[in-house]
Amino acid sequence: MSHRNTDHRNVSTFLSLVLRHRPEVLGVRLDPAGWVEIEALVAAARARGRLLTRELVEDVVATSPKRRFELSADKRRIRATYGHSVPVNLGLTPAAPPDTLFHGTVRSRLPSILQQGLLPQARLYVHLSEDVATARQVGRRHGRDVVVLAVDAGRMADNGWQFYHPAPTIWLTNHVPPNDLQVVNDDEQPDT
Ligand code: HQG
Repeated sequence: MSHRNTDHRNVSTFLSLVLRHRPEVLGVRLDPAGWVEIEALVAAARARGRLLTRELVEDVVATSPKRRFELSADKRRIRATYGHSVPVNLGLTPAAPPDTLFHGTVRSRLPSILQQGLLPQARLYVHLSEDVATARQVGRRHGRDVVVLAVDAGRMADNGWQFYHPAPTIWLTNHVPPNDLQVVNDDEQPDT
């Protein structure tokens, strides 16, 4: 991997930490909708010895494959598009989901999930994917024994549950009841 890609990945990971979970590591404050001034972010990072520039931040926003971040219309502010654990109100507009969405997790969590449904855990929302392959990748972040669940999003929507679509591959909802979940790959071998 080139230096440029490594730099971008490090900056992206760092921005995710600050903008989703721990703005206090930079001593910055997110506004109620999750925004922070890029200038303040860059200055705070540099004051702590991190060689961040506005150009690098803008480049990471523009090239993020999952569109993890967005800029305000005037390009002065940045926020994470999803994934937050800090309480922000993103002001998302509900969107009609596809009939089926997917969620990748690890087998050890299955008994609890099948009993309680999918819960947001530390984040503000449950995160869902549009296809099995993406869900498997998400599950792999938690371990090797990945299980993919199909979510009957169409039925949930019919029952009044709201969905949000803040980034191209990401769907959010507050909770998925056990009855709207089905294991799709329980008989497959785990990835090696
Ligand atoms: C599990 C990445 C037990 C859930 C991805 C998951 C995603 C339960 C874990 C985004 C449960 C939470 C978020 C229950 C849910 N009992 N376990 N009742 N309900 N869980 O990391 O969805 O690359 O907070 O299955 O693409 O894995 O960072 O959520 O395993 O969109 O941009 O609790 O992060 O995006 O884990 O991932 P996480 P997630 P980025």
